[in-house]
Amino acid sequence: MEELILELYKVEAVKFGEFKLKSGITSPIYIDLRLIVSYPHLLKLVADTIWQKISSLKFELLCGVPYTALPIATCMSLNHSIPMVMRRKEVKDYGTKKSIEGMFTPGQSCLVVEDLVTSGASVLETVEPLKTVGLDVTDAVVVIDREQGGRDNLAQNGITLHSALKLTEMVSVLVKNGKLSLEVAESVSKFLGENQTMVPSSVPNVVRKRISYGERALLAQNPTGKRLFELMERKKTNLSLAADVSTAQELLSIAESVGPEICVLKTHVDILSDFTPDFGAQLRVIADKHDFLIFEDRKFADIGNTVTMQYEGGIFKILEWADIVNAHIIPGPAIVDGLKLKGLPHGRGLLLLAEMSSAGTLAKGEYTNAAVKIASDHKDFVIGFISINPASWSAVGSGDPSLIHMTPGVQLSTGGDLLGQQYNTPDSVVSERGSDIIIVGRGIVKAKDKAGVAKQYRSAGWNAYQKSLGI
Ligand code: 5BU
Repeated sequence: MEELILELYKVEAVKFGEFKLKSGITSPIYIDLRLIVSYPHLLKLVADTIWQKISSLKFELLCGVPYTALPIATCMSLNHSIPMVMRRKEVKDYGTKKSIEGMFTPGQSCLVVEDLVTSGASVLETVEPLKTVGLDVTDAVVVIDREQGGRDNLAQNGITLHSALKLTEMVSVLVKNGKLSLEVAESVSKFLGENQTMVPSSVPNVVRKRISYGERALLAQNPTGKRLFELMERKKTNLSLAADVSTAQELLSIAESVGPEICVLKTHVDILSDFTPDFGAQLRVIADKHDFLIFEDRKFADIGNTVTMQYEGGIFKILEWADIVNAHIIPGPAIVDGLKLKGLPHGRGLLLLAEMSSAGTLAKGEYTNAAVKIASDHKDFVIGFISINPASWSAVGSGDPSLIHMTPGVQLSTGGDLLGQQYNTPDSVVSERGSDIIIVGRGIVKAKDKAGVAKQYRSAGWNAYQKSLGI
């Protein structure tokens, strides 16, 4: 390590003096590792030193942060026969439009390699597109950690930072070897103390790029989640109808007329006054005819054992006819295990209530983060979330493209009802708030021409989706 520090100093990859940074701040130290490509022995030494720091980790791919770390990652790849992927800095708007080049399969683990970390923002800019294509990224390795907050910022975003060298270590080795005065060393340490960076945890959302429903179908692990993405892509609709009417007869008639416009029909089976045991089978026929899924908005909220009975039994026998159900996470993850026990053998999917549309909802902050964690631990059964503003979520993994977001509280103009419902527009829900599916109830159900109004919602939702893809 001492050898590496002295070599970097010798080639002036690390310099001391007064340097004006992009931000306008004057720094007593300047590091530029771009020039190590001119010294093959040094490049090799750098690659070997950082390898020692991560040799015990398990990963299948390497990805260097462009550009300085690309040759370093290449050396590691050649020395240890580990395939690389490459992140494009500029995504081409012609040809393949890929942001990640190279061969990989979703679920593979990938180590990020970087030359220098200050705030961690540039590492996150590479982590996000890797995650977007389904790679598992939990660790990054860097030649020099400037110790200005990058390690904590990355940890907050679920990335463990490994470093070959820390800036303060470098300074003390240089002092010991008579290359640097104590005075300069002190000014560096003062500078570091006064210039800690903070990366807001929303950074991944800012750099997150939407990918199409069709591509996300390939990432979804649950068969119903996969079918839903495929259906949306095929039918070109992200509209869900909340068919909140008081009789089964009326519901079936609306399903018949609005069915061609929607991807999901949402029910509250316990509000139907004329429910009969063949209701589910009748609705299924219409769902198959018009190509939509059925979502019973049951909002399970009990212990694992009880929800298995509520899901399968009683008069409603929801398990028999609903492709999707949802659950509160208030009882903890065992509610998911209970529902999964019954639902998964039928290929069913579950949505977790991460947020609600009603005024004063308690489902926010840490509660929402807990929903993200439970979902990512159960991706074989959980297909996504009921959410209101997923683009603002701070939890690690909140931008997981294999999970879907469905948002209630949607009308063509904002406002609310007298009982706490709050409405956002389709455009705001999909293109600004980062959701995938708009759930519309009274906006359609109370209209005279239900199919005609549903068409309007459908095109508003789809246009917002295309806008968010940059089309
Ligand atoms: P509306 O008529 O568009 O307000 O109906 C909204 C539907 O979505 C209705 O069935 C609610 O039960 C459902 N809903 C909701 O409004 N807000 C929520 O947070 C959740 C469900 Br979860």
